[in-house]
Amino acid sequence: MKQWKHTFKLDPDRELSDEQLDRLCLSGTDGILVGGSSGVTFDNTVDLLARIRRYEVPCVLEISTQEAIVPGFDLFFIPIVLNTRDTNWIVGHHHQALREYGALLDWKQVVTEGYIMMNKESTAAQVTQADTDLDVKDVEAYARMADQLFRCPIVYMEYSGMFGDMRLVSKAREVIKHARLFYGGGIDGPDRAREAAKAADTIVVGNAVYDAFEQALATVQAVKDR
Ligand code: 1GP
Repeated sequence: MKQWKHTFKLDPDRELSDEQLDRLCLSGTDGILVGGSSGVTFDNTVDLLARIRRYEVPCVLEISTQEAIVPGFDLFFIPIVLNTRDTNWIVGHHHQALREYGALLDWKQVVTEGYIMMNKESTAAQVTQADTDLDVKDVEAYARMADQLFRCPIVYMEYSGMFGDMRLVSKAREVIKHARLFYGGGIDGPDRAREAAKAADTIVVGNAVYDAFEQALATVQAVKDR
């Protein structure tokens, strides 16, 4: 994860053919992230994990709901939404999950992500009631909060569904000392992949996998060639 430049985020609630999954897993991406903002269940997560496990590519579960915590992934990413108005997304859901699974967890596999929701139209921002009206100082403050105060290994700038402001993303990276800066949102092909990879450490390609498959696949090489 510390070296990842590129990852695909696959949604257990959306369809992919075996051939498409084969090409994604063999694409040279650094890892597959499994997660989604709605419709994620234990069953569809297990199904997708079993299909990805035929390949050697690292496979990570981004936990968004307690019902879909499935063992067997290489790592578990736990989001903390820094700009939410609802503390459930900072500690509430985490508290409930740890009541159930706290004693069973292998903490070496757990990675905390400090999320900054940037697109108010996205399902993720709406579900988490995020305050997305942020200027550059707000973004820098959240980036420092995730990196220095909470010591999250990942700071995640989430524009899900739209291509973001790369100037803001670069500003966040400038203040981060330890964490890896993940960027996700609107990367629909190699050009935007290259642009985002200049601003962030790791780029996440989600929707394009389902909406523009060949273009999504081409983002891997675009990032690796840099
Ligand atoms: C979503 O950040 C990811 O959580 C990727 O965003 O779906 O817009 O590519 P897109």
